[in-house]
Amino acid sequence: MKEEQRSLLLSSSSRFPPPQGVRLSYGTSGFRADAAVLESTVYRMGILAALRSLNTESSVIGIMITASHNKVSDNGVKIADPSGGMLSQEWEPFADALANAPTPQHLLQLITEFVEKESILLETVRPAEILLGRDTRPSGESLLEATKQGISSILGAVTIDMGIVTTPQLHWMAFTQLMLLVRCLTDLIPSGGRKMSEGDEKLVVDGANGVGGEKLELLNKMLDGLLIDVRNSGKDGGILNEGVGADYVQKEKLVPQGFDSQDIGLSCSKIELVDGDKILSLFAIFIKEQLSSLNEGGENTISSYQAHLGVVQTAYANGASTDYLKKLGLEVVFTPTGVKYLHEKAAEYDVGIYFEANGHGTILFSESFLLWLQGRHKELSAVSKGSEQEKAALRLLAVSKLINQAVGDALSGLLLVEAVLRHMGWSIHRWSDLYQDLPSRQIKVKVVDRTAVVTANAETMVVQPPGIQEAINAETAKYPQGRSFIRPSGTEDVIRVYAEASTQEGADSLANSVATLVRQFLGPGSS
Ligand code: 16G
Repeated sequence: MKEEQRSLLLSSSSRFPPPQGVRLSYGTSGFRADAAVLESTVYRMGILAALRSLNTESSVIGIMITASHNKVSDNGVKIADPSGGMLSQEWEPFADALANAPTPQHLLQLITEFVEKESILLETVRPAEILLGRDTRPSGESLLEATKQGISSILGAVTIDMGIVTTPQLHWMAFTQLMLLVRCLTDLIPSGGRKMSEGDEKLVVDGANGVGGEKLELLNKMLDGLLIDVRNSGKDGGILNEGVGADYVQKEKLVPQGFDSQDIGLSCSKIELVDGDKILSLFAIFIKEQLSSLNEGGENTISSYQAHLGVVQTAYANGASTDYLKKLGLEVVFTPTGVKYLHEKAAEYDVGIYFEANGHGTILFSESFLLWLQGRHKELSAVSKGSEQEKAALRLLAVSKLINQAVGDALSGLLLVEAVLRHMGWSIHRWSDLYQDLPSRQIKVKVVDRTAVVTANAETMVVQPPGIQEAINAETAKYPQGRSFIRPSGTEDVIRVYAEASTQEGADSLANSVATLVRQFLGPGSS
């Protein structure tokens, strides 16, 4: 390493000392903590991103300053690889070590060793390039500045500041392209009277007082036949994720602020949640239908490709959804919580659909399948243009472009849901009635040390501390259709408890008993 580079790193890092007595760890999707302790971390992730760029032939790396669904006083940093997916898991230990290096000298030593080990060329002709974005959190501005300082402490590195964006947008979004694709899917709706009912053209969206609402207002102006009414857009002083947002609605089962009884149906006393599992089911039905249309009556060689379709869920998937998907004849597999695990698994299929119950998810198409599909479409449009088969090929191609294959993206997911509902001629109620969720309950328990819980089998069983799994099994067995599991959160300092049973009372009581077990086995926390 050149002396100029060494002294630049030493001098700039001395301006961002790490917080005392805090151990930072790279969690489910990057670092997340109280914004007050994050300056040195984002500064150091700026350095890491620049090195990652150099390590990938100066490809563009994305950094997003956000703590997603966490409370407004938290913040965090996520890194996007050139593929658009998350930072390669192989780099996570380096990220951890960098964030926790106690002094500038330690930091420099870590970087020097890593650069050598990975053979990263610091003095290349093409500089590192980083796209930088943030959400609307007030702490974002100064953390963005600190990140920039980190990036520019690698000589020559260039920052492109995107300002306020949504995370997936950082890598993907081109609204006009999305609009064209929605129109393409709408044009391909089967004829024959599948009509939408009145009222289905209006979509009320909770912007969670965050960055998405603003972007949706933009979309609204470009969409035909769908009226988007954005609530909690953040303009009227509401606080990010406080009493609003997907996480609040899904975990607390409460209506977000700013919604009245008209929005959720006058007769509803409790909310009917159409969650990630239902989105997964809707997409799976649609994709399966298109794949079978494609294969109908195709006798020539190129059409004989049997696409391998798989769906990926986590332990949080409602048991009723898994049963439903299996009854449809689909291959269902499970991974631990966290997009990175589901994404990796889904990429093993020709078409892999993954969704967490909380709504994170997308559809992945393998390159070889897409190549075949393009060829098949060409073939079909020559011999049977306008046939159901040709349309099925076109629909699949449109879906592969509309859905964000880099990472789950609520906006492109929302557009695909709308397009598929129109295709089916389904109202939201018809969709919601695909199956009835089993009642469930989630609780979080503060403990002294959440890392004391170690899980296996996609988080469905606990291997540490010994004995707790047997105790959970004994509780669960008391409830008809009972299922329960615990896992340490990757984004908060808590143990999460999940329970489901045939009745809401049963699910609540099972969750409470398991939470009690957690306290007994792990000792009380601060609250
Ligand atoms: C993050 C993850 C999400 C996961 C959640 C679990 C990404 C983009 N997001 O939000 O996939 O469901 O964490 O949080 O990876 P928990 O570990 O606190 O339960």
